[in-house]
Amino acid sequence: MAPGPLATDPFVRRYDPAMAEYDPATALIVVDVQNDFADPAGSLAVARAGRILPRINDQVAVARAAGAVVVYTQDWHPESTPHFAKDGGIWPVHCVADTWGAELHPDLVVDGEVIRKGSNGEDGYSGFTMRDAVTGAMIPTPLESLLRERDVSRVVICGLATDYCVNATALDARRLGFETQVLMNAVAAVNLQPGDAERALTAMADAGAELVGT
Ligand code: VGL
Ligand code: ZN
Repeated sequence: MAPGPLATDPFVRRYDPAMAEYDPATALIVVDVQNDFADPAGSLAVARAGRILPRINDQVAVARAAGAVVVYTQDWHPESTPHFAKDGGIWPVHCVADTWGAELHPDLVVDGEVIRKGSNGEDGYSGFTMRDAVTGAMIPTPLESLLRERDVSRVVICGLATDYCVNATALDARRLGFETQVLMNAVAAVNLQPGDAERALTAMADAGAELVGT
């Protein structure tokens, strides 16, 4: 079907069925929209990341206007970590602290708090928890306390990547008792193994997260 006039009207976006509803008890969590994932020149570039960026910015604007909390996470690694293939892990080197690849993408509207996962060399995918590289213990990031301080009971999640950090953040949000929505038109997957994205969607839905826009 050819796009009708509605499709080109910028105000129609407001009625996008995949647009979440926001209020002050809701937090929009924008996961890892960083150069290494979101820029085609990034070391772990996610296909379609460029397509979801404007949708994420739309969500940020609507969330802000409704008085919701907006937070951004950043994958933040030391130069050597068991996360990287060169050190025994599975990933190319990416999001090394204080490098271009770790910076939030320049096209992302940043209007809220930024949480760096692993500022002290910890690893992990979730915005809520990370693993101490030495002891292996799971330790919290500041995200949960930030949300509790602001009386947030519901989180809306978008960003990168569906099958890793979005998935881990959504599962932790459910475990911590937050009502959780994941925006299907504002996430994209790495798909290191075929089927990773589908498995992540099933895991999130099984944990009680609502997949908005499916
Ligand atoms: C991520 C792979 C490695 C993510 C982070 O942000 O989803 N994926 N590190
Ligand atoms: Zn990483």
